[in-house]
Amino acid sequence: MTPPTALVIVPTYNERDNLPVLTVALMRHPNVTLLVVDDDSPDGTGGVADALAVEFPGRIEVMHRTTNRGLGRSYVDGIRSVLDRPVDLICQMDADLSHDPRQLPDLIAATARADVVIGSRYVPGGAVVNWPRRRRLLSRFANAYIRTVTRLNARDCTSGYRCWRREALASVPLERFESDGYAFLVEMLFAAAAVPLRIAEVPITFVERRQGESKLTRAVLFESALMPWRLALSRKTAPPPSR
Ligand SMILES: Nc1nc2c(ncn2[C@@H]2O[C@H](COP(=O)(O)OP(=O)(O)OP(=O)(O)O)[C@@H](O)[C@H]2O)c(=O)[nH]1
Ligand SMILES: [Mg+2]
Repeated sequence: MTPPTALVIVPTYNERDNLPVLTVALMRHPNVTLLVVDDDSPDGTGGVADALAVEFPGRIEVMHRTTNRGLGRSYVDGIRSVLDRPVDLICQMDADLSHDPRQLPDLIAATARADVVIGSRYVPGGAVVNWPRRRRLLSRFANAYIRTVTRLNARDCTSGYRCWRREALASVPLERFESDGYAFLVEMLFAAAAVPLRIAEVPITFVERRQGESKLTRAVLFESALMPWRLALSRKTAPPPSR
């Protein structure tokens, strides 16, 4: 059987130093291509991405966004632009080296039995490195809260390391998404469960960023606190998703 082909979407905002390291590691996987979705990063990440596209011809694309900055919007635009590509899988990954490209084959392999695979910190074998206790507790609490309110089964609903079968991702109604930040990742998983898609998790070791700045703002946290309730309530009122 031929190995599946995967297109990895990486949203970037001020990741000039991290993106080249990530890219070189990803390009070691022969069946992987990359789409960088840059939000006009002030540090020039967009230009760095363009140079990488020249260095790896035919394997890297760059989408330059200039309006409506946001992680969720970047993913929606990026996913829309590649849904009809001749690839088996579409993956999501952070640029800050928190998600180890060497673990991508584990996620890819698990799509043999699932429609979406989450790289999970909170299944046996998963780990978080270099997070202060406060951040660790926040993430644990957030996941317990999300699971309780939304009744999602996944242990790590906020992980941004994911791999989707392309046709499965195409069945998720992206146009309905409203949120950004972590809440976007939860919204997407909720929509996947509603289709319903088969969701699996494989353990990853998440490493906190060493370079660049965090974008975890109060607004992102506030949105994340409300989103699970919005989703839980929408279950009662929303029509079933079209397939
Ligand atoms: N295109 C785009 N990418 C973004 C935006 N905000 C964050 N990102 C990217 O999304 C990924 C995750 O963002 P992070 O800042 O690492 O968020 P985080 O992991 O919650 O926080 P830290 O790792 O603690 O900084 C990274 O690749 C960021 O560069 C945005 O507004 N637009
Ligand atoms: Mg990060």
